[in-house]
Amino acid sequence: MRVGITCYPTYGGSGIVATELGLELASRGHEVHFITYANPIRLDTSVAGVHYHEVEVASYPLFQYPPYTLALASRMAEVAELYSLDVLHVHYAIPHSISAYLARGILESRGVRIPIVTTLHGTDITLVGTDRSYFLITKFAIEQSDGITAVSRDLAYRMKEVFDIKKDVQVIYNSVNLSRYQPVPHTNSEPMIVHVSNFRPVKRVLDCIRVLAKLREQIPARLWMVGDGPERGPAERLAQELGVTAWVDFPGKRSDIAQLVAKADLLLLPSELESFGLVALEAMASGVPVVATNVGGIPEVITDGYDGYLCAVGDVEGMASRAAELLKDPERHRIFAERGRETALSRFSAETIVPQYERFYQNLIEGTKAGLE
Ligand code: GMT
Repeated sequence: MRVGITCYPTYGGSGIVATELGLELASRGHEVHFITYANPIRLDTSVAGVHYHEVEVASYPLFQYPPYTLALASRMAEVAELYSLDVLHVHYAIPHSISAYLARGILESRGVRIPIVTTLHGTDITLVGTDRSYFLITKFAIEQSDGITAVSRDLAYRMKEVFDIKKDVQVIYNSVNLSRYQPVPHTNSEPMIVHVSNFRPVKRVLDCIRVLAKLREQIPARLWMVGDGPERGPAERLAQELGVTAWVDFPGKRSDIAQLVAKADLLLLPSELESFGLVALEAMASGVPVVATNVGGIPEVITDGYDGYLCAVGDVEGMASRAAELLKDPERHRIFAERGRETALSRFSAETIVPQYERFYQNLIEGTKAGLE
């Protein structure tokens, strides 16, 4: 198949998922064309079968806001026609699904018909989509897609609820790169906890600091707060107020996340809402147990008390005591670490997930062809 992929190329889980999917599809002999404004961070364009097409957004004095959505639509149509794409797969509804919808219209006007697939990742529905300025366009974008996938059952349910959409949504979980995310033998002189996020309010990063402060009443733990975003300043101030600054590092945005996560003893994910929690899965694949909140799609990834722990949102006491249980008991830690890796291997490997996308594309392509006959 010849697949066009559009995603946010810089930071964020949706771009990582799209990039890994493209690379896996190429390794299975498909031709993959990334159409984005920058080279996705994890994309190696020297890989056979992978192509990258930059979207240039011309700027004119009249444009207070350069219309990326339109430039993207135009480039999608151009690439689809030039390389005879079979399917266009966009990750994150806004604005990518709208660009794909326009590209499909342009192609139709030129006698070419290809299906478009939208994969919903989470905040495109729960935050952006529910914002009044984007509600109607998000609903329209989803309804106009030929195929819709969601990264968890919870997200599929929310999408139907919020937008009152009757169309089928296929749940296809995210996969993890099991060779990049591997357990690494390590010993930390003090237990090391890691949190990785974009420091948006939905991540509740302040709870990480509160959990560390509670935990340090029992054990000499340290915390790495990896990433950056609007809640970083408040988190630094809270660390000072709670007297834990000496034990919290803020290394900022890092490209060596896999290495950092693998060196930790525990990952903390106290989010308000999380459609999937890719970073939790990456930690599990690395043999690092996770303490997270019992929200969104997280319980579809982590089984509470089996390969990680789930607590209520804002339950700082609970998260600290679960973290302590794992960090004070090496045997329990080992068992959870092994089970986490096993969960990643058995349910979220590329071998399990990518064929689900292949089948999904194939059915849509055949349906589109049949519709033309
Ligand atoms: O909010 C983020 O963390 C960024 C966002 C994204 O699109 O990169 O993450 C969402 O998609 C990820 C990949 O599918 C999921 O693992 C995250 O759970 C989801 N974030 C939220 O739902 C808050």
